[in-house]
Amino acid sequence: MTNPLFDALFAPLAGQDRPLLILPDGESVSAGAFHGMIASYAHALGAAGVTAGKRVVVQAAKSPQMLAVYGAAVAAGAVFLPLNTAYTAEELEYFVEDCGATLLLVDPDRIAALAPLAQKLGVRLESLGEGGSFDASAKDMPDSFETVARGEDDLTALLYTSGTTGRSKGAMLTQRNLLSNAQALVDLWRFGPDDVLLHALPIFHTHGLFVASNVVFLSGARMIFLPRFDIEQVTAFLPQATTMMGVPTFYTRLLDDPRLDRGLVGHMRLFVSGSAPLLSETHVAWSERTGHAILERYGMTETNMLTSNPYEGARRPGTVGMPLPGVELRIADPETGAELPQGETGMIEVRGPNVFKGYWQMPEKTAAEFRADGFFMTGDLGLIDDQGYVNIVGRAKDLIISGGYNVYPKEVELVLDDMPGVLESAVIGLPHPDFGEAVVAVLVDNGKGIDLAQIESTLRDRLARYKQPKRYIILPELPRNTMGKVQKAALRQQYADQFKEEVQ
Ligand code: MCA
Ligand code: AMP
Repeated sequence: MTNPLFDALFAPLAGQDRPLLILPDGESVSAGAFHGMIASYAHALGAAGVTAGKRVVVQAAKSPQMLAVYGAAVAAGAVFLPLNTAYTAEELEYFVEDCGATLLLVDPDRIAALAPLAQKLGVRLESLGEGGSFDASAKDMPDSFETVARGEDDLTALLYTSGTTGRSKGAMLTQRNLLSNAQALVDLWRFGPDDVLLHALPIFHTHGLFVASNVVFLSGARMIFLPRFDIEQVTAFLPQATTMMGVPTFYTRLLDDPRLDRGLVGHMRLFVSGSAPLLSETHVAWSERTGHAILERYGMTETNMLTSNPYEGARRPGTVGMPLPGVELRIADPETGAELPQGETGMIEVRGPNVFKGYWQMPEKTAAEFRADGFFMTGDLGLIDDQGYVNIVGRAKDLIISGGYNVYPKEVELVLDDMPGVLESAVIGLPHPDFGEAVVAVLVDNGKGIDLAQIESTLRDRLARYKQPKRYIILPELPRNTMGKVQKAALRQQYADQFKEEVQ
């Protein structure tokens, strides 16, 4: 049966003895074995009631098993929904309920805690990984599977992204979205069977799952598959790798390590950075230390990758390069949508086979973010310079990017505003040497006294760790403009230096 994404990414792995995933303990998983894992998990999905179009939510540690479940979902025509392992049970509940999941896969040690939630929502709960019930079910299954027929327009994944208002929205990604983007990147970044990608990103987001992994599958390359970014493991494995993809924090952490030198990266041909702005000074320092110009690219969950600096030609610090082949990009007046002349700053808008189908069960929100001619409004502000490179100069959306993770201030403010003693709050991002930006909360006391220890303890249960403020500032009132709008820019300006000194 035809299933274009499966046929391109996973079918060619069948029967190949070559290593596909090199694990930190020296073991590896061959391409053929991985293909077999996908097949047996695809059968196990069927046994768990997951038929075409049903949603499988996975919140589990990064492992070959988790990656194989992604392949299995594609094979079975199901919709894969990976979640950040940092999400609390409260956050998880929202996603499972909103998408109407059939199956929830979690780490074995979380089964007991999540059983009541699964029962309440009527979702089947299984454990994935060493000793997991889902693995046990897959073990008895055949290692070949007849893929379920899918078209390019069929839904493959739902990735939730927060918004400036309200709850998270599920971005519906189709086979075409993922395949067209992987093909463009393999070509542009010259991936091939000789490549060894150092993979230290999480696999619950676009960057680690679709950009890094799909490119490896499609090109016949292999990857060194690390559970997370651990500086010891990364420096140990760099000499065996040819490429690495990372968020800017990977590069600043490596630059802080005295072991980083030309020798360590002697085997590398390409370093890619994305998900957050790479400071020009990081780009320059990296070039001086290693002789490599980091290739910065830009993308979004809703659109996959949009632009890239060139493989050959100048990789310009502080820019995200040119639109990928097949991607139309324009700079438009944020109010009217009229295209602006080259050099002027406006909303970055995009159209192409990479752009998602819409938000899950939110037609109004989808309609609000597309222009009538099909261009998607990214919420990023930018310009195209005289050399044709896209420069991102700001964001029209109130968003903080911390170590490559997005934090929407509104979500944190809603929790803070509910706390006893808090009249109101403003959550801002301040420059941070490790995470790029850090979440900082400004609170106003309602006269009953603010208990920070209690706030911190409540937030631990309600919000993922990376969304929790790294600092609290208490003020008698928030600065507002004449329209009554909180002036976050003024707060950022006022506290940036003080915070910088504190975190140095
Ligand atoms: C961990 N912590 C964080 C973050 N990560 N706090 C803020 N921001 C973060 N990103 C918390 C930990 O819970 C811990 O809390 C403390 O900070 C220190 O943790 P540490 O051990 O230093 O963290 P780590 O485990 O080394 O993780 C840092 C990391 C990681 C390697 C930068 O966050 C990471 O892998 N980020 C990549 C994110 C990513 O893949 N983004 C792609 C999104 P405490 O000790 O206080 O308990 S896809 C996307 O954006 C688009 C499509 C695109 O263009 O790619
Ligand atoms: P996400 O919602 O996690 O997909 O995050 C997408 C957002 O990350 C984009 O809208 C940008 O604001 C930001 N982003 C991604 N790559 C870059 C980059 N290279 N430079 C600046 N911002 C980036």
